[in-house]
Amino acid sequence: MKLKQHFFAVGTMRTLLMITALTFGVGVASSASAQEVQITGPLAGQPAVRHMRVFRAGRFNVMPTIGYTLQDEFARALFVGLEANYHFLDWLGIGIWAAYNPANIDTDLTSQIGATGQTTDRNRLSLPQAGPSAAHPGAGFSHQIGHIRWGVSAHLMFVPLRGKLSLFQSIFVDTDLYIFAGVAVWGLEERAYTDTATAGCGMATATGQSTDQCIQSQLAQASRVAPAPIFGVGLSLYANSWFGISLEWRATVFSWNPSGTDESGHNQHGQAGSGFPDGVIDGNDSRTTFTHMVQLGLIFNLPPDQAITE
Ligand SMILES: [Ca+2]
Repeated sequence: MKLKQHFFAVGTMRTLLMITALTFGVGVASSASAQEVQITGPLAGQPAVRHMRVFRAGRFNVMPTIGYTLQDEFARALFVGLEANYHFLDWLGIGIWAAYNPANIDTDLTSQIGATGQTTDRNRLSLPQAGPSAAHPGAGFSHQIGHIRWGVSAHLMFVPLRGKLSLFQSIFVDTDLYIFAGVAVWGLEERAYTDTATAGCGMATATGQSTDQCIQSQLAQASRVAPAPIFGVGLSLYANSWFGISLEWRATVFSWNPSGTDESGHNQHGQAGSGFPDGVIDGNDSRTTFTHMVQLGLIFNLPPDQAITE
């Protein structure tokens, strides 16, 4: 009996000691870890990344570019260009871009209008001749549509994300994601000013065709410069300290007459750009379009050597 009591007492003591030790130990551990994070932890006061390769801060990048507009109604633009950026910080820079479109690339819609379009007395000014004819092989709808011939822009660039991409966990490339916004001027070519009377588009010839004069008005183009906002987003992939590629999407919004047709005139209040076709092709026939493009660039960073953070 006495023995049993002794064992009971020892067991109780052990249990109490364990509970005390656990409580005390956990208490000590939790207060210590909280202090380590705040004051003495290994990451306290350290930079987010060590030995980071600096691709942008204090450097220029020069990029030959090639771009292609998307979802155009009547003609696509193929932009061959050059872009240059300078970065004050790794995440902030300024830049300029200039590009020229050497090609007139008709969309399928333009080809279809050329093949199946009908010219009547009602639309003779808008479509003097649909496609090439024996008398006028060099005329047709594809000659009256508008083209973006060149563009120049200045932008502010932000680089909110950077890091590494891995391909099948075997190829790693340094990368960054950038967004930019700025102002552009576009060199536009549109059907030149004309009207039904001066173009002689009021009546057909004896064979039911448009007059030579009317068809000449289809071929006359005028150039002008349109200012517009420009913005976009891109991804840079760096092969080494001085070379990489960029994949970019950029967009702009401006008003023009891409079809070269008589779309509208003044309404009954004299407001331009509304109302019915007025027998005149001019700025009132312009409408606002969203033009966007994809662009591939070759990145050359200067100076070629890059800084590496501590
Ligand atoms: Ca008009």
